[in-house]
Amino acid sequence: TARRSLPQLRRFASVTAPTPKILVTGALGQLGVGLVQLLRNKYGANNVISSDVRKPTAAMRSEGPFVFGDVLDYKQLESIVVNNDVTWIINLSALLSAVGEMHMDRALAINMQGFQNTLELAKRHQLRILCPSTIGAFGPSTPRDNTPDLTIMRPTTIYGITKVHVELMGEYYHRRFGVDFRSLRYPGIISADTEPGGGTTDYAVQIFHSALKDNAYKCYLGPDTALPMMYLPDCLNGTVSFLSAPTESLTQRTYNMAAFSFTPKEISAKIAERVKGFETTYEPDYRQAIADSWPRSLDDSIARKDWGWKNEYDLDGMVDDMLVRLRK
Ligand code: AKB
Repeated sequence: TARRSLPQLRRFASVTAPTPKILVTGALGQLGVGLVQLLRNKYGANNVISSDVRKPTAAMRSEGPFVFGDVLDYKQLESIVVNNDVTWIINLSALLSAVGEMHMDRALAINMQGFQNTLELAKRHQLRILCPSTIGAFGPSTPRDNTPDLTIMRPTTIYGITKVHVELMGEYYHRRFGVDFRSLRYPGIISADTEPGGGTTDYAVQIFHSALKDNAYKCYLGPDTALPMMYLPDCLNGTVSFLSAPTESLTQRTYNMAAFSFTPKEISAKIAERVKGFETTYEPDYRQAIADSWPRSLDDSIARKDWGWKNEYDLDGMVDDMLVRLRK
């Protein structure tokens, strides 16, 4: 039979698929807050359970179900899954690249054992599971420009090593046990309303806050360090679209996902065009070596072809929108 087109597959899937019941772990982080909102708009507030080891604000609590959820505690997570008839799990609990180097043991525990717990739950209770990967899963021996999906992966940070584990174990459970594992290699994510939590790309968010507050920024990466980046709304829309893509449309389980790349010098210039007198100085620290081991740009053409990934925001669009939001 002829292969169905993506819109045909999507129409078919949306008519036949039951509404999922989704558990999001690490839901109070940079991506979780917005992702939960988007999923609730699509599937209904009560069908998305937000969880974290921290307390949510009163406003978040009023928007839908929130429970304490610790990825290191298998039994506790399992009780949430069983008691609520959860069908999809999204594991956003992780220590990022910079903070991971400072707390190696915690990064290993949360990123690896925590993921392993959610993967085992997915196997035992037939859950669809999404756990992000990252450009940090690549390393210094990876081709750095237009990096393809399938290439050398020898990361040198604990974060990267644990994310290669996520990709390989997820794909293993998919092949061996039929687990519907999905992963996206996120670039640096730029967001206005939530803070990034200890990554190497965090400068790209801090620079906006400093520009508006101090009209100056001291950057911990050198001026010419190019990295792949993306605006949060694109990241979230893309993630929901990937998560709900019909299984038959996926030719692989882990995809590169990108929007644009820039250097600290380039983003500073874009901000200076809009914030008079803004200046950046440079004082590279240990994060420079991490950034130097990552790709400068990604080839995400397979994601665009398989499940229709498309970014709305280019660099200028992102800078304009960030400044509008942060000035409010
Ligand atoms: C980090 O910098 O560690 C993260 C990432 C690119 O995964 N933002």
